[in-house]
Amino acid sequence: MKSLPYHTTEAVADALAEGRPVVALESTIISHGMPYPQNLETAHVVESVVRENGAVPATIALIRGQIRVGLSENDLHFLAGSGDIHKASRRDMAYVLSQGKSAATTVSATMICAEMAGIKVFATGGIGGVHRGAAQTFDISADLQELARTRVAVVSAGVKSILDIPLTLEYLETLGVPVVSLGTDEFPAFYTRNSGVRAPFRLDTEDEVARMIFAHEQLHLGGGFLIANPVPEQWSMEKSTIDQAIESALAAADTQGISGKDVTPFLLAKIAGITDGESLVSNIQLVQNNARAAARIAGRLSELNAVH
Ligand code: PSU
Ligand code: MN
Repeated sequence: MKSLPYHTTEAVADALAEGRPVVALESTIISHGMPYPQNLETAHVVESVVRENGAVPATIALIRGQIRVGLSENDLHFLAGSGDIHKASRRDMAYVLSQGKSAATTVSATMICAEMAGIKVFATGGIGGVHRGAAQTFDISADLQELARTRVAVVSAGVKSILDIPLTLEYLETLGVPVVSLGTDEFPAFYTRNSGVRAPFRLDTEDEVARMIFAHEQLHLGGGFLIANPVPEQWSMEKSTIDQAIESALAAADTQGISGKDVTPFLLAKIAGITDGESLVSNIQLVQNNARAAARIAGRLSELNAVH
């Protein structure tokens, strides 16, 4: 079998070879989750936050038919500014690679590439989930199935209430995915710390999370792991503000007949517009907060792997 078109930067390859902590980062948030230039600034800042917390960042994307684990400055600019980048989940990868195209990777595709590279921890903003009204639309993000099958721990700020949070948790329970909230009893709702829904498990430190991931690996259960890290208090939005914005955004998506993979980017942009950028600020801050937690978890995990 011919080898895959695959490229890793030296910094990432060296860290992995030496068992040093690496944190995977996704690129859909850059190309489809935030406007330019905040998307590019955030991509840079998030990489720095990972470094400041002792790990090597590996932002992942598909560039001109090649899987890239660790991106160059050029790659980041291209993803942030060119406007014509595909959004790739598991089902899109073979198309994009075989056609020599470029795509930002969602949580599902990023997990696949991270596992391929041997990266165990991944920081994102929010994962996809079961959409409200999924009983009619069947709109359930491929991210959830990916968490069931791919061995990567994902740090997210919970899921947005554009989704059905209780159904998302039910789905993850069915799939056997461990879900842990960090430092809170609730499963956070992305823009807000509270969702009114209890998380299956609460752990209070990154060290405890790393130990649980390590136990999950020792059990050879396969599949991923979800860490829900609430947005810091000062960046958490007012519940009524965000709820209203979400309701209007959902109504607009319905009127305009938005479907499939366009739904999430459409809603994110709409919510940022309605809240006059407040949701974007909160989004940028929570991604950094997740990068910090992920780097610390990855650090503890590599220590545990070194001594066992
Ligand atoms: N949530 C965000 N920003 C994002 C996404 C989700 O706040 O950029 C992206 C992630 O890449 C996630 C994807 O994996 O949207 C889910 O898309 P869908 O709902 O189409 O499965
Ligand atoms: Mn969908």
